[in-house]
Amino acid sequence: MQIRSTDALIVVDVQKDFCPDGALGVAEGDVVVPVINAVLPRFQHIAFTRDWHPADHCSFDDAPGYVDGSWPAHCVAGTTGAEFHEDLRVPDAAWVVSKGMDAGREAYSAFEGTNLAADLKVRRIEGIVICGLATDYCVKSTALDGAREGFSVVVLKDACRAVDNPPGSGDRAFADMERAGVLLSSSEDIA
Ligand code: VGL
Ligand code: ZN
Repeated sequence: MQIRSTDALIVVDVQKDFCPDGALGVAEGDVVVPVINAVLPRFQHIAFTRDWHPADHCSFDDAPGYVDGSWPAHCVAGTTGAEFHEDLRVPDAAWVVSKGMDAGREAYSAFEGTNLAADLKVRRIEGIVICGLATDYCVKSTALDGAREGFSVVVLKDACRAVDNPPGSGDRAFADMERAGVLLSSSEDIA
């Protein structure tokens, strides 16, 4: 696909805590970093989202269930684990979208409780290309909300990795996104 000036790349939560050895490590989470770095130069508009929780966020649990939406403490604002992966290239012109900052509510989607939709519309963005972590939570929610907001949405499958708990939830998430009108593509298709 040919990227146009009306397209934006949205890089979801490529943070240390979602990479192997992180507090909520996703298998192969770090593998997406070079893939994303390679497509960055194609885009004039890039948003990096980050999970940016207060220390008492409602999803945190000392005995996390995962499948029930309770998680080990992760991506606490200002901590090392909340930093972007050290090899992720973050251009100066890109913008950073923090989410999940309200202690009392979960917010997987980058559109939830943020100005992302308005910021994209001010820039006359029509299409969004999404990649990052994790496929079955924040990538999926962001893609579905993006479609609901009226953007044409493409997800780069090879630039995503899933929590995959319960097993298969990563593949199911891709199917859910496709059913909602999201186009599944690959970094190799970005020209
Ligand atoms: C995420 C679980 C909890 C994500 C964030 O970025 O997909 N998953 N918080
Ligand atoms: Zn979170």
